[in-house]
Amino acid sequence: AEEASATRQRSFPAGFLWGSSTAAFQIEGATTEDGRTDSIWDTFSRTPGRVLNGDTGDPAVDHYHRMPQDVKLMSDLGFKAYRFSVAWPRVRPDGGAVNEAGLDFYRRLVDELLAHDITPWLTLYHWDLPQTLEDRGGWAERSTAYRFAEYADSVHAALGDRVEHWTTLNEPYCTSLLGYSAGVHAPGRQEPSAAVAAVHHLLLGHGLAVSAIRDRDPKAQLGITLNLYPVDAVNPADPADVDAARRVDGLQNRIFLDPLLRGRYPDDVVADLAPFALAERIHDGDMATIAAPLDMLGVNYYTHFLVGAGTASAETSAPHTPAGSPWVGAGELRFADAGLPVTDMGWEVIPDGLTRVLRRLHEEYAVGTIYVNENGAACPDVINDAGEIDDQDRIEYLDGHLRAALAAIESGVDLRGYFCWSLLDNFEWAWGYSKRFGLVHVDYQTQVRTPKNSAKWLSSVMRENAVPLAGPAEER
Ligand code: GBH
Repeated sequence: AEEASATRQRSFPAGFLWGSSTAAFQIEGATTEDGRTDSIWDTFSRTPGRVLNGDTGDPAVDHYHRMPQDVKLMSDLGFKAYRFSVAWPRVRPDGGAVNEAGLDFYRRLVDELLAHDITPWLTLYHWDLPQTLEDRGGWAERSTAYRFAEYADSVHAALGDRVEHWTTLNEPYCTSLLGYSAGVHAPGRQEPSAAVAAVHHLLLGHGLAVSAIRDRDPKAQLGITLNLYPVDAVNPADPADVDAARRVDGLQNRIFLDPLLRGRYPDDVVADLAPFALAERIHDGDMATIAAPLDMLGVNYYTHFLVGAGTASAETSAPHTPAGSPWVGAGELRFADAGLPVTDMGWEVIPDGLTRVLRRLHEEYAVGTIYVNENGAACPDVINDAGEIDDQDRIEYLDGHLRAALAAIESGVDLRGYFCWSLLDNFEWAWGYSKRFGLVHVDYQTQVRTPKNSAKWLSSVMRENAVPLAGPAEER
């Protein structure tokens, strides 16, 4: 492996885009300011037992008030792009009329980014549905897709002159299957049929939003972000295991990829979901709306799944919540470990899986432009003798995944950029503030930001546009 890494290409293509990622609810705080109303994550996190330690989105990392300093930090670290999300309940608090005061925050953010030569990379929906819309049925209702397109249109009306790159949804898998079936994400419902309806309505909302923005602005670069996993059978020689892997791949990857890129749901998934009425949700014209051509695909990659037939278990279980299963209609599943090192989330570290996911998009789906929109690791703080936060495990994680990205590029994948999750430690959903994904440490008592050693390491990678000659393990 050492020889291979020393001889392999270590430079990224010229113009490769380097960024960091965040999401509104995870960093902003200020949940009642300037006309914002509750999102489903405000409600969920205030419900006892849903989020570890009762943590909520207040004050998060107070980014709403510290935005200029945070942009300066990005600039000092050498980031060329910033992937953030807009909070729907700031912009259309009731799903209805536009709230200019809420939009103003994003106008200021975009101005600040452009003033620092940082490309804004805007996500419209990173899970914070206005509670008022959930009260009317949420994503299980078809009308929510139309409300989303209206919201997208109003954000584009305000920012379209300065923002070129638009992502509709972040990880519709999480919204639908974790939110409405497993119940470990907001709104915390455990209703498999509602989750399946949510899958279709999210995809429809995506397609309607794409069409609304295209109408306004033919130059907009449009995409969606999916969390994709390689899924393997525990025993590839056992047909029952192979079929279990097929079902998980169907719900995690293909139920989104196929409609978006081929204009239809996979037949096997439709069959598995017959008891949950997937086919019945589809109206005439929906699939063409969903499959509107995209300019880029965003990939979030963290780990893999190894699945066999057997006793049901979720891929991870949220703290405290009696979790349902996200795997609607998939029967009995057993998630296994490959015996690899794990991050603080318990997720196995398998950089080669990123190469596999990217190659699959290229080969099976003929996807053109791809960006890694999230990749990163939760690590506990380790303070070294010099008093630095010496997160060597995160450095190794990033190094391995960047080499995996290079391998995909060398094999012909049109990967144009990499956004690290995350710029700052933040609210890690059901895990609250207990898991730290930041390149930059946040002291939650004082809100002081301190770049970890991984941030310094990534700065130098970005400056060189190349990974180091030797990986971190060899250097030590
Ligand atoms: C991404 O999701 C998200 O886009 C980002 O917001 C998040 O902070 C980041 O990953 C790190 O998790 O333990 O039962 O509550 C990646 C997909 C989302 C799948 C969280 C696992 C945990 C389920 N993951 N989910 S549970």
